[in-house]
Amino acid sequence: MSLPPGLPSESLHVRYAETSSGGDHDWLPVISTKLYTNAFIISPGPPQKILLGYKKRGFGAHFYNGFGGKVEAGESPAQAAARELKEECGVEASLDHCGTLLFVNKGGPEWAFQIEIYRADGYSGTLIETEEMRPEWFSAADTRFSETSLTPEVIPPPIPYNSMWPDDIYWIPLLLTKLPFVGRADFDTDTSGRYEMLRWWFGVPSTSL
Ligand code: 8OG
Repeated sequence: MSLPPGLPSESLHVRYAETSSGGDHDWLPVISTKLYTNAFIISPGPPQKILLGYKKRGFGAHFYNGFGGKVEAGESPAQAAARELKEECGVEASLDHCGTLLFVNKGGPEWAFQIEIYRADGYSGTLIETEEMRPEWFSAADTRFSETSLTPEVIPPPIPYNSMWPDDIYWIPLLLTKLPFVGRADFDTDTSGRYEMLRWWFGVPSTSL
């Protein structure tokens, strides 16, 4: 199974999900990449919960996302992930690398986003709302059968995939189950400025199955 172009291929990957149409679009050209990070805190529960931030401004504003941003010169992605987590929601965590994603925007910048994804099973410090992000917990477990006596403080709302980047629904479940993953999604914007995925591919290493 071949990976889409542009992704680092350290181990053999198995396809997990890809464009349902079979891909009418060629992969967009990737001239160069810029490194970004994205970090997620998972509370093991039960019920398992995931911390997301409502992005108040800038690129991806009004989406819920993990905490992250650009890797600065002289920083490793792990250092950048820890710095961005602290800057955007005030906490520290022992972050494990769990995925690499490549995003390419049609008609966008000439470079592609290479995003290193991290997760942690807990954090230290006090969560704060910042100028950029408002942190909120979501249920990662299927709560449809949960007891009605449990309050929203115990079982928060489900992961708001409709208010997230459209690719997240494919790899957040892998993040939650600790399956390492790689993936790529090429985007275009529709007439109302909404991001739509033209082509995508997500996979896990064959050794992890
Ligand atoms: O510094 P700034 O907040 O603008 O960085 C952009 C953040 O958005 C960074 O954490 C990477 C992240 N990001 C994308 N595309 C996607 C995507 O498709 N899904 C998710 N979850 N995050 C993305 O740039």
